[in-house]
Amino acid sequence: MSRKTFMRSIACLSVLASIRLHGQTVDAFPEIPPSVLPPGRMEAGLEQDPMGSRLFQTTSARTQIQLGGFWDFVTDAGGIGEKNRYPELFPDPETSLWVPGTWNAIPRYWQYEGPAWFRRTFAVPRDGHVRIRFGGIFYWSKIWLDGKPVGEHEGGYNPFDVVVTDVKKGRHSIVVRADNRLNDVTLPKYGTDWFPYGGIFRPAYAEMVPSVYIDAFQVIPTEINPERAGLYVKVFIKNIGNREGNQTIRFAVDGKILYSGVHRMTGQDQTVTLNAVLPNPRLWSPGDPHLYGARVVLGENGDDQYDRFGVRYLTVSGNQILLNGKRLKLMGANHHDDHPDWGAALPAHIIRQDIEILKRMGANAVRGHYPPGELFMDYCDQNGLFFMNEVPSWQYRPEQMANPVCKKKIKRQFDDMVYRDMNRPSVFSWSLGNEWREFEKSYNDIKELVDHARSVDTTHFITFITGGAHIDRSIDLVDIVCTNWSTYQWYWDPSFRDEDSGGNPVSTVLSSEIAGVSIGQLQEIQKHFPKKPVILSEFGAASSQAGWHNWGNVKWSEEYQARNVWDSGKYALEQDWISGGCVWQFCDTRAVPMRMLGPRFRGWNAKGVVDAYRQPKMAFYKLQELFHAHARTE
Ligand code: ADA
Repeated sequence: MSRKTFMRSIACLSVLASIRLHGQTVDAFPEIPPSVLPPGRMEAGLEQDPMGSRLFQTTSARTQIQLGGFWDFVTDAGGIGEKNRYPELFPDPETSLWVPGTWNAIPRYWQYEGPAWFRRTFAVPRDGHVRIRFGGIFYWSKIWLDGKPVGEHEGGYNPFDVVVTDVKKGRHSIVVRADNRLNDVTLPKYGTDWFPYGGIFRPAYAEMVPSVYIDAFQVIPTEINPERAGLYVKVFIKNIGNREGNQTIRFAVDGKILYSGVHRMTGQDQTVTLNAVLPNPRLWSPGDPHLYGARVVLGENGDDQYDRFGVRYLTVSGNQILLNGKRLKLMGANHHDDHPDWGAALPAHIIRQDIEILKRMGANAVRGHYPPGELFMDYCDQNGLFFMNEVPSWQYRPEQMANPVCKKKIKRQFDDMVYRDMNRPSVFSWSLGNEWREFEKSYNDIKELVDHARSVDTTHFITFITGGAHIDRSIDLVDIVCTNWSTYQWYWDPSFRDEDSGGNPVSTVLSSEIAGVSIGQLQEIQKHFPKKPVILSEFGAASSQAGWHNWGNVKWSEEYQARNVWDSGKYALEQDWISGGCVWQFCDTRAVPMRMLGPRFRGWNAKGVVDAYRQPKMAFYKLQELFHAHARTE
C-alpha cells in the first residue's frame, strides 16, 4: 500500500469513527453492542448441542447419532413407492439431498409438490432402544427402519419422534417418505401465502434411550418476588418397558440441586410433579434476557434432560400489558422461515443473522404463522425477543372451522406447539389461528378451540388473529386483541385494483382519506373492548421492489412501503391503548404458485422490510428509527 493510500484509509477510518462517536447517525443507525449476541451457548455451563438442533446440549446421558447429512433422494410423482416396496428396495436415487433441507430450494425440484423418498444408513452403537427425533418434516411423513414401518406423522412445523425397541448393534437403514401436498383439511391449508417447502427440513437425530426415560419437563415459576421464586416442575416420563419400582428424581438449576426425591414408577407413561425454590430470581426481559439452565436426572446414574427457562411475569392492567410490573409495548416483525437458497430449512448462520437484524432494528418481538425452528426460538430466549406463536390455521373458512377433522388437527398442533415451547420465556402468546374468514358463524367452534387452549395452558396469553378490526363476541374469549392492520393502505388503495385489472397504474401518494377510514375502524376496537390490550399483529404491509425508487410514492416503490410502515408503525406506538405490533413482514418470501401472478411481484411476497437476501430496504431504516426512538421514551 502506498503512503498516500494508507493516509487516505486512515482518514476514512477517522471519519467513520467520528460518525460513530459524535454524529447524528449514531441515533439513526445504531450499532449492536457486541454483548447483544453472546456466543451460541448458554451461560449455565451447558455444552453446545452436537446434533445442531438446539443452542445447548439436551442430554449428557444418552448416546446420540447425527442423522443430518446427505440422504439418497427420489421423487415419486406417481405415488408408486409403497406398492413397489421402496422401504426395502429403494430405487436408484435421483440425487443426494442434504438434511436438514428442502427439495424446493433446488432448481430441479423448485416447484415439486408431491411424495418423495429419503434413505440413509446409520450405526447403532449397542443393542437397545432407539428414539429417532425429527425437528420437522413437511408435511406428511412415514418412517421405516430396516424396511419395517415404525411411525407416521402429519404437520410440518412440530417435532415428533419414533421409538424403536430392542434394536441390534450395527448398521440400519432408515427410509422416510415426505409429501408436501396440502389440501382443504391440512394445517396449513392449500394456497396459503407462503411456500410449502417439502422435506426433512429441520434437524434430525437418533439417540439410545433406557426403558424408562424423560420425555421432557416443564418449569413453571410461581409466586415470584425478589427473594424467591417457587418452581413447579412437571416431569413427563416415558416407560416403554412397563417398569415398576422406585426412582430418584433430581432437579438442578445452574448445576445446583434444588430437589431430590424418590418416586414410584407406575409401569406406564406418567407425569411426576415436584416443587423447588429458586432464591433471588433474576428476571427475564428483552433488556436482560437472563436464562436459567435446568437439568432433570432420573435414577442414580440415569437418564437426563437439560432445558432452559426464564423467570418473568406478564400481566394485564386495564388495556395495558405489563412485563414484570412495567408497561410493555411490542415492537416487532413477522418472520417466515424462508430464504431463496435454503427455503424453510434456515441454517444456523442465517437464523443467527435474522436475529441480529431484528436486534439492529430495535425489535423486542417477533411473530410467526407457525412455530419456527427450535434454534430460532433459542435465539429469541437468549436475546430478549418475545415470540407470538401460532397454529397455522391460516384463513380457515367456517366450514373448515366446523369440520371435526380440522378442529382435531388445530388442537393437536396447539398441544404440540405448547409442549415444545413450554419453558421458553420468549413465548408471549399462543394464537389459535390467523384471519379466519368468519367469526360470528364460527363462534361455537372458536369457543371450543379457546376452551381447549385454556385447558392445556393457563400460563400464557391465548389469542387468535383477526384480519382487520373485528367487533364481535368472539373477541371476549381472548386475553389480547390481535389485529392485522395490513388493510391500512395496500389492499384499499385504488391503484392496487387498477393494476390488477390491467387498468391505469394510478400514481398515488398514501391517501389520507383511506388512512382515516382505516384508523376509524381500528378505534372501534377500543370503543367496544376498552379493557382489552390491543396489538397490531401485522402493520405496514406494502410490497416494494428492492431498489426501485420513485419520487411520487408509487406502489411497489421503496418510498411507498417506507411511508406505509412509518405511518402505521408510528400510529401504533403513539396510541396509549395500543400495545405495539409487528410489521408485515421481516423479509420478502416466496409465494405459492397460485399467487405468483397479480399481487405477488415476481412470485414473491415483497412486503419484507429487508429483501429475500436480507438486504435492507428504506422501510427497514424507517422502522429502526421508529423503534429506537420509542425505546428512548420508555
Ligand atoms: C395477511 C396475512 C399474511 C399475508 C399478508 C399479505 O395479513 O396474514 O399471511 O398474506 O396478508 O401479504 O397480504
